[in-house]
Amino acid sequence: PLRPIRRALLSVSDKTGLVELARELAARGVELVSTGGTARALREAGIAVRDVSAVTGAPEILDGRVKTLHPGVHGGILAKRDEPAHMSTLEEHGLAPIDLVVVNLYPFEATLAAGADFGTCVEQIDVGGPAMIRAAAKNHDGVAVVVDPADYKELLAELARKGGTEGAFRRRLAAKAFARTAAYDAAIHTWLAREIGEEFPERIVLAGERRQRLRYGENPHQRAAFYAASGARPTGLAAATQLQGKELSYNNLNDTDAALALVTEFDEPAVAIIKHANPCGVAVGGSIAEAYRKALASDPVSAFGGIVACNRPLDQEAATEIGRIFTEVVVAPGVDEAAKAVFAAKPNLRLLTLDELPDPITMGHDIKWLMGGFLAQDRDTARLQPTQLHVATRRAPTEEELADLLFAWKVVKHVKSNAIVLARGGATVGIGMGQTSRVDAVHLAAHRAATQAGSRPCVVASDAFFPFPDGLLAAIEAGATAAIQPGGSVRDHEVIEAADKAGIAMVFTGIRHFRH
Ligand code: 93A
Repeated sequence: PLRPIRRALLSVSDKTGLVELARELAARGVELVSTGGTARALREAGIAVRDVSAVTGAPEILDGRVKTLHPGVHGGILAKRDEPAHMSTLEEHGLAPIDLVVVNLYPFEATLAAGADFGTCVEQIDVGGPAMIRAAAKNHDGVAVVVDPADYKELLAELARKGGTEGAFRRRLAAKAFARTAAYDAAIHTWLAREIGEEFPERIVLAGERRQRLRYGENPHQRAAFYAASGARPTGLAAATQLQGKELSYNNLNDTDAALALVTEFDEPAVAIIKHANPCGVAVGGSIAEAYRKALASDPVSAFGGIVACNRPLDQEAATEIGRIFTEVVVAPGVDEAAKAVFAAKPNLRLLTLDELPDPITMGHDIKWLMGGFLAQDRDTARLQPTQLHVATRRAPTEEELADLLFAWKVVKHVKSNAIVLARGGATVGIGMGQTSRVDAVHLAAHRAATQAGSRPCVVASDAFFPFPDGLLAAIEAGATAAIQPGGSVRDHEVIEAADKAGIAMVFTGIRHFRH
């Protein structure tokens, strides 16, 4: 039913839009009731407001820990409007119904993200706010609840149009309200679980805020949306700004994320070109433009319509190089004015900038949904220290080979298994990905390398050990003079023997980089 608003309780930490909302409500004859800081803000703006303590007859106590936790508030919110017994109970106790609850919570998440100490975080756990939100949301048949300043406008529009709130509108607000209290508690839980050293707690609650409705998912018949992780400081794509181009699609976001993760591996200027979440060309260079040229040469056919990530701001030269072929998305930590002007001539290209590259180390769990559940694991943030390398062959890699081996190892970590990377001069020359056999992955990489002049000699990286010599032999055939792989196969000796026989150098990392 349409319900008029006669009395509203406003209690907000984020005072954005508060005065405007209150003024409109007051103009509609709504009686305003508020907690300390909110009431002060309203009075300063010249808006008449009653203190909650005047309504409850109880003062705010315990430094504000108890301000609204009182039957005078909760009775007014929870009474069923169409239940005469409830309404007469209110009257009996001298209580008045509250028709609108506008609450946003103590900024627990922001306090945590700002690096506050334990005690400060504890104080920012709101108790009275969620209680009112949940009470109002439960009794949405009679009460409207607003938890987000972004919704004030819609509330006022509803009032202007209808003179009250409609049931469907209140139900929508209630659903949002429970999402807010659930996310709030999830953030508290995640923090506390981590504080007590439980990285994989008995229960895990995921919370996210919709950033974008997507036109569709991986395929046009799948519906989809992009969510930013709640609670954490926005990072990665959740912190990206789109400067131009069409709306990002599901696949764009997924590929761009993979591209960004890859370029964070490198200290020197690096470019990754991604297709279907796999790199088809990666390179480092003296500049982004140079790295891009090298990356593109790795597989110019696949790169068409690809996603390009860079780990340095884009300048005019880089933008010009990237603009030579059709590219879906370009992402970089900054774009200068000259580069923007170059891209402006390509209105379909989606250009994204970040204030800073994401730091995968800080990014918490990697989660994968199964039918009926999900897997949670640490992200693969393992970084190889050159001192960890074990030379397994008679010949050790030359300096040049070693540089390429370390480069290829960083890339192979971001290629779907079974993964093989052939590299030369700080650039991939052939990538084999997603094969069910490691030898096939080598053949695929070798096939790609064979299409370019100057791909030999090269080095090979394998994301997991070679179970037999055949994969390594195929790589040697493709021009590999050095190999990097985890080692650890029961047949390592056979693989080492094959390497020695061919005179190549092979190093073991002791780290595996499966990625599925
Ligand atoms: O400390 S509380 O958990 N206890 C309460 O009774 C209570 N009532 C409202 N926090 C409480 N609030 C919160 O105070 C609201 O959720 C809101 O975030 C904040 C508004 O306080 P003020 O009006 O003093 O700025």
